Amino acid sequence: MAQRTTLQEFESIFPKLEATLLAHAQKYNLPAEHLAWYKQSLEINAVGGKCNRGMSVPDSVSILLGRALTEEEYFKAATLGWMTELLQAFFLVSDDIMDSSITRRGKPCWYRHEGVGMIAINDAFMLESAIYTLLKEHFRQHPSYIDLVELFHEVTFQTEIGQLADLLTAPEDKVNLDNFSMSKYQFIVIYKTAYYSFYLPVALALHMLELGNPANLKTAESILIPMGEYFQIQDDYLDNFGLPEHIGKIGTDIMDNKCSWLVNQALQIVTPEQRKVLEDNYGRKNKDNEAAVKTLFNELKLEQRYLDYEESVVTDLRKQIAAIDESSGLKKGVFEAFLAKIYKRSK
Ligand code: GPP
Ligand code: MG
Ligand code: MG
Ligand code: MG
Repeated sequence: MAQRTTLQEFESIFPKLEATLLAHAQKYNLPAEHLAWYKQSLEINAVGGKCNRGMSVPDSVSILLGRALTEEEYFKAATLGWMTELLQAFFLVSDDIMDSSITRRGKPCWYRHEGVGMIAINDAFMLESAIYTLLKEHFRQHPSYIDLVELFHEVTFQTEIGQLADLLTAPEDKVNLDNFSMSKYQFIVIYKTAYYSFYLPVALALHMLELGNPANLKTAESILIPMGEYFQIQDDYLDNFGLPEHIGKIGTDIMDNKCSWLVNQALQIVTPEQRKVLEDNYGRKNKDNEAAVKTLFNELKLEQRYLDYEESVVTDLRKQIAAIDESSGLKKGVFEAFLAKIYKRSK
């Protein structure tokens, strides 16, 4: 089995892509001080994460080929990987404004940097544009170029409808617990997270190798979407039970009135008195109200409930992976590698 890529190896590709992006902006005579702003936004927002999504592209390509990649193949696959990181950067810069978040990756959110503020909205758009600049530069001649372009467009739209549902299910001014349900939850997380975080990197790897036929894409989707749902449930769990120093962000789901996995689980098991505690404290922008909800989550033993869920979902995913037919070019290892990266994650 070929070696998995390292963060260091993956990050070593970025300067070359950044140079392409800056050269592209320079063609439009973007003044030097504005170019420096774009450079800063790229470096702060696209670099510095775990790069799980991005690194999954070269890893998947290597597993699909069953060997280590040549330098040229690695560069191509890592370039597609960096596009998923640019898409993620575009989403996170925007999401942090919408969620009124404080920190990201252990530093202030981009919109909270000195002198940035709402310019962050335009920076987010430019992070998205960077994807298509790189695609054109490096994949214009690839037989699957239009599939790659359409894949990014479709996954972006899927994420946007998920984000829309996330926001509309969490109105700031009126808390109504009847609004939440596990079926609404599933819609939100499948669209806002699973497609771009799980399906996208593997679909990119399949297209790079011209294995992106409808049957392979469908099989990949049928496993990666439930896996992505599990990943967002972890994110919701960590929002409350994770350590901010460790996860690099401060949880906001309770104060933001989010239709999170934890509140949905709580609603299934609360007594009428406990439900009253939720009614009176959930979704309020106040530390004391938030603390009351956190205490209730502990009383309801939601941490243990999450750990039980995790074991059962991982058992199911492993069964589904074991049943994959590899004759069409798909490889179980692609999915096993992805699952291994997230199982029992604590950040
Ligand atoms: C994660 O939700 C979802 C996204 C980052 C997608 C945002 C989509 C847009 C179209 C902007 P989250 O708010 O739980 O993430 P986090 O906990 O990292 O803030
Ligand atoms: Mg958020
Ligand atoms: Mg959000
Ligand atoms: Mg979250």
